[in-house]
Amino acid sequence: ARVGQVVDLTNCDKEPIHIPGGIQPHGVLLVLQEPALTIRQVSENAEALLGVPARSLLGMALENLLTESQASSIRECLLSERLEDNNPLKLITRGGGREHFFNGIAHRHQGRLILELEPTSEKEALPYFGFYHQARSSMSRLRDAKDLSALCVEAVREVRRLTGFDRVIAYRFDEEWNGAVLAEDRLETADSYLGLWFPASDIPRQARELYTLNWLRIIPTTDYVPARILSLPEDTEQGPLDMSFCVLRSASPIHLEYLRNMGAPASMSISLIKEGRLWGLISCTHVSGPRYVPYEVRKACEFVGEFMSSLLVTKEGHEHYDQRIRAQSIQVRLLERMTRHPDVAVGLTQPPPELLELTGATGAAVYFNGRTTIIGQAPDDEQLQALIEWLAAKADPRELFCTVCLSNHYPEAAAFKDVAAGLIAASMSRGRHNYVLWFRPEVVQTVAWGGNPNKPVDMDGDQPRLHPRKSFALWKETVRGKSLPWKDYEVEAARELRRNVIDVALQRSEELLKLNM
Ligand code: BLA
Repeated sequence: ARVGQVVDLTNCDKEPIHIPGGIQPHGVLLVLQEPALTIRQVSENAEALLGVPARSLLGMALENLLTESQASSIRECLLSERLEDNNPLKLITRGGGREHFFNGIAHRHQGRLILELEPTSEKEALPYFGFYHQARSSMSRLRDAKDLSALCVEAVREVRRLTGFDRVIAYRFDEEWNGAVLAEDRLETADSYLGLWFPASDIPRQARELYTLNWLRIIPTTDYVPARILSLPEDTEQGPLDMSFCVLRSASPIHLEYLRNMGAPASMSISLIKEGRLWGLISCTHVSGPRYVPYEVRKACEFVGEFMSSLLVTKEGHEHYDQRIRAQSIQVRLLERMTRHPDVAVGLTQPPPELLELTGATGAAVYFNGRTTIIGQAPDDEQLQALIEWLAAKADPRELFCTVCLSNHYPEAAAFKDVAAGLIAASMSRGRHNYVLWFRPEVVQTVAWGGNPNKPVDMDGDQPRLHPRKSFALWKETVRGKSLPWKDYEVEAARELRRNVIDVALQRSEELLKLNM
């Protein structure tokens, strides 16, 4: 299928994905009117799965489809206040001269009762106790994970074990909704995405909003023709059916194109939500063909997602524990060297790597008493001199000056963004301009991009086709001139170093004073 006329790469966050007008055809969707349970709307693929033409179902009571033994119990479930507690309804329908077995998944939304039918065979259902034991063991493994990365590793293993998807990743959004792959469990022959970054545009705003409302979505095959929804005339007037909570909702054609181009004929994802905000996704892709996951197994996956979500606050608290401990030991060594060495700048920079490691910088400059010592990647002497003069004039010497986009404050910095788009500047004294500066390059230089950078944009005739490479071009625009963010503990380490340098200098001047008395 060709990408739609209206939606393109620049406006895809406008696509109304909650009202696609059709479903994925591996199931049937019915909209029922209470209390008679009259069929008001039905997906056009009904005949293939129910053996009854869709048109003839409109206006009919659901009961007429069911076996007699079932009709009243199903009726009771569907009319109950908390109908979702009864999902999945084990439905047997009659049509075309035989019986059909379904999982019925019912919910109410905007005053409509929606019943979705997914074909089953009895063997698919996990026995209740099987599910219970599995859930217990998943829970304890997730709960015992020592930190965030261990939690992610356990979660992707668990979801892969449950579903058999070829590749399962844990994906976390940053402040600007770019995403990084933190953990992965995959078939050896599937491409690895571990450690890669993907731009915010890959999962646009309205999709993220929808994924904050429901836990799971599945595309068993990207190769399908959506089944449109047929309605009785009055229902047509009410506007398109809102499918925000439908499991069969047809996926965005632009996303289907994306999946096809990344070589993934099936996909499923589970929301990870921390304090009401979409924190990330467990994203599953299948490379070896279509993949359907039965209702009960999806529920178990939702459970993993919900339980993991509830653990994020505590596990994330431990996340930088090791780095913090390491920063402290570097701090101690730097302090010791400064105290021993008559020249503070030498103490800080020899040997060089520790000052960089302290804040995770790629370059630093130590400017003391008119002399500059440079380590790693830094602007040239002239650029540094001008930057220091600008800092001395503009920045409050009692505070750190900290930015991921120096050129926003100091336009001349655009010239050296490939070494110093991000800056932490710590003034080491009030009167004279003594500084320690830490640098980070523009993010485009440092981030490992998902997708093969050497593979050109795919062309379909003269039409460029949606491909991870293509969205990279969009993404580059949004991060131009910016470095990766400075983490709290990195900024704190710079602040502590500043205190230590000032203390050492103070001690020295006191000692000098004593000598002169
Ligand atoms: C949805 N994009 C998604 C989803 C994922 C991704 C996981 C959720 C739907 C699903 O479960 O399949 C992205 N999938 C990824 C990424 C990896 C992966 C990053 O496996 C990495 C390993 N997508 C684009 C561009 C647009 C776009 C440029 O790349 C728009 C111009 C749109 N993505 C898009 C839309 C959806 C989406 C509209 C919502 C699909 C839906 O729920 O209908």
